Amino acid sequence: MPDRPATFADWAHIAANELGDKDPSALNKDYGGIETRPAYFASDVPADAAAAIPGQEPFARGVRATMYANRPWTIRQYAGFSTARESNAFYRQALSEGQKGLSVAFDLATHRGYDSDHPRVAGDVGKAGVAIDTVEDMKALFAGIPLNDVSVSMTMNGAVLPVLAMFIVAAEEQGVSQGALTGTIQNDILKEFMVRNTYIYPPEPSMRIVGDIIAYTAERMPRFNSVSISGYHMHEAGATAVQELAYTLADGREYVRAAMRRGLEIDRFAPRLSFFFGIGMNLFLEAAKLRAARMLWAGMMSELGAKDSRSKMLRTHCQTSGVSLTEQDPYNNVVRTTLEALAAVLGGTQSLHTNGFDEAIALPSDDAARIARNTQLILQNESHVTDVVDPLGGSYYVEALTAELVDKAQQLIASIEAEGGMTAAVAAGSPKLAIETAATLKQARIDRGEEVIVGVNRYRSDAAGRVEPRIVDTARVRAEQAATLEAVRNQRNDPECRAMLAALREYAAMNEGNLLEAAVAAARARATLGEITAALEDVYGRHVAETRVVKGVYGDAYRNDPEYAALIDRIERFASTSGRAPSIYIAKLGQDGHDRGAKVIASAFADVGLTVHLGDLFETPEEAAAQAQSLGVDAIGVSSLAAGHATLVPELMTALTERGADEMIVVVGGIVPQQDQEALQDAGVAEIFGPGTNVLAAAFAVLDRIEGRRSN
Ligand code: SCD
Repeated sequence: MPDRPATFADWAHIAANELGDKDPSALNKDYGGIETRPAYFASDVPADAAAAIPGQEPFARGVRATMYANRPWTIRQYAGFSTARESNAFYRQALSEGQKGLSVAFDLATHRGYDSDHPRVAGDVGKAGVAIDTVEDMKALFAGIPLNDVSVSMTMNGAVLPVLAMFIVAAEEQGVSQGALTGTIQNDILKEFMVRNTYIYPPEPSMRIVGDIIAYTAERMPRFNSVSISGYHMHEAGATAVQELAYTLADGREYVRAAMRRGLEIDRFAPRLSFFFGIGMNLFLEAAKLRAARMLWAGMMSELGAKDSRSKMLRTHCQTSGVSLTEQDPYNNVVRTTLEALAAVLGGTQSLHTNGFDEAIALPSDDAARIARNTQLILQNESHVTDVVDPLGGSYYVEALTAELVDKAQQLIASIEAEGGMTAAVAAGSPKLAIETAATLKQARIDRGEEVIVGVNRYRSDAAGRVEPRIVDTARVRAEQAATLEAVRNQRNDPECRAMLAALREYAAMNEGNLLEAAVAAARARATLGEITAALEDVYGRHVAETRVVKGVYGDAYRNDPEYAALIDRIERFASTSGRAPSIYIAKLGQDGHDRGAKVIASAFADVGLTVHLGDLFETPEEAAAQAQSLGVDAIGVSSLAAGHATLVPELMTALTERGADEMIVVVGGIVPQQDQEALQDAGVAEIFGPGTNVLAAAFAVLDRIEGRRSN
């Protein structure tokens, strides 16, 4: 034994016995631009890591000196479905069973600023979250829940003004002043343009809204977190850890600059900026990611002139990864979620959501929600992980990984700065494209079996259990919401309501006043969510995103693959006999903006030689049918991730029939519970591709259908 710290070379010497002629570098891994070696040593740890103290800048070891030893993280489960009344019952039950904070999931109609009775949202009401149209709904949502005591997070970005305004008015009418409210509003619009797609207005006025909310809360709601700067959705869209870190922090910097530009002093508002990250299955990488995020933020905020240490603390919520969950063998998801939760905790999160094991299938059932919550309770009460602060501190590997993540993220942040900052980069579309490229590459690796997913591309089991997910009856929820809306419209003082909406419009048009202040006044006068949104839309318009398909990435991963070559061959033969390549229109219907699946499929199908048309987001079934017919495609592929398919796909089939285009093949991909599959097949859907479908297999199946139809 040498009397000095061991080195990689010492290890390589010993490992050679086990490696034979293999070079140790054959065991290296690539985590999206971060290359790891199979062993780490003291010399890999940066010199400053040994001096790091929890609770001290730059907070690598946590924002608190005592962390969970003094107070565990907040168990904050993201939930909401159907009507406010039903969601309220769910929340009260959850709080009585050990949950600590609330986190409201709104339905897609609410996200996009439409009242439940709007014709564009027929398939979305109450599905992926709770429907909120008026203050009355908001009051019902929190009935019997003391808002001066329970902190409430609201995931709202596009329709942030009416939702936050209605929350403030609901609390006020519950007897709680806005100054006493604790919680968080997501209010992170930049990532919406990049990945999540629940924007309403174009980027510039959207940034004004973020700024108005930061200003309003800094002045009147000192305990409320004004933005939850979110990497989660990038993670879920397929971003690498470096991308998630860099783009999220660059977004954060953009919000700080926007607030400073309007004259706010940095230390007045920065302590109430918070963060949100996604936590996937790479346990140490994900824990290191949170450590790196804190270091990066502390550095960035110092550069921006922050003096107060609280301004430099990156406090974060985390959520386990939805896309890591599988429809196949769904009970495996409990294990996945537990590991991801552990990574978040070892990384020092302040607040955590653990997914239900059935979320790759539908909204979590009561059983799945209980097990998800209990996963955190078991970590807090049984595993002893809370006893010691930052137990990974000093780990050669984790410290080296943390430093590497900081370094690589800083490089990417610098390149965003060179593009003119995140607003400019988002407008140019470069982060979105980089994430889509990473996602396509990952899908190719999974399809090729290079990344193993147990129960999906390896170790499949016929004995895998079935689950009974929660199904929401949209038609019923819509009818109930419409009745409440009508009652509110009938009972309110209409001239007063109209005056408040006019004032809001005026503030927007003249670029003066605070839009949240005007929205609160409108909400008090019982203006609906749709009306408040429309008032601003009159001035700002509604943003329409450009859709683009990544080319070449999927195909590159398959170079020399015989199955891939066979598919290309078949498509070429089709093209030479038919005079053109087979064609498909990829559609997203309703307000579901989750477009990762659609984009990945579009890229891969284009690479194999199909002619792919990627439709705009948010089409109605009629619009999609008209588009597909005018393009003369062979097939329509509908990507559905937010449960709208049950209403929207049958409507699409009817629209096709009415247009005399019912020879067009319709396939559906995404999250379609077993219960819905039969109905879709009865309506004429040719194929349904669930999560975990091999994309090549899907392409073969679509081609079979197109050829079958042609030969009939
Ligand atoms: C904490 N405290 C301590 C302590 N630790 N005091 C003494 N010793 C310790 N060790 C104090 C804090 O200072 C604080 O008080 C209070 O305890 C609460 O702690 P916290 O750490 O601030 O925790 P919390 O209130 O839970 O806030 C956590 C965040 C907040 C800051 C991260 O922004 C948050 O809750 N975010 C959740 C966001 C969310 O749920 N998003 C869902 C997104 P003071 O406040 O007095 O200082 C879902 C989503 O988008 C899903 C996907 C999709 O829809 O697309």
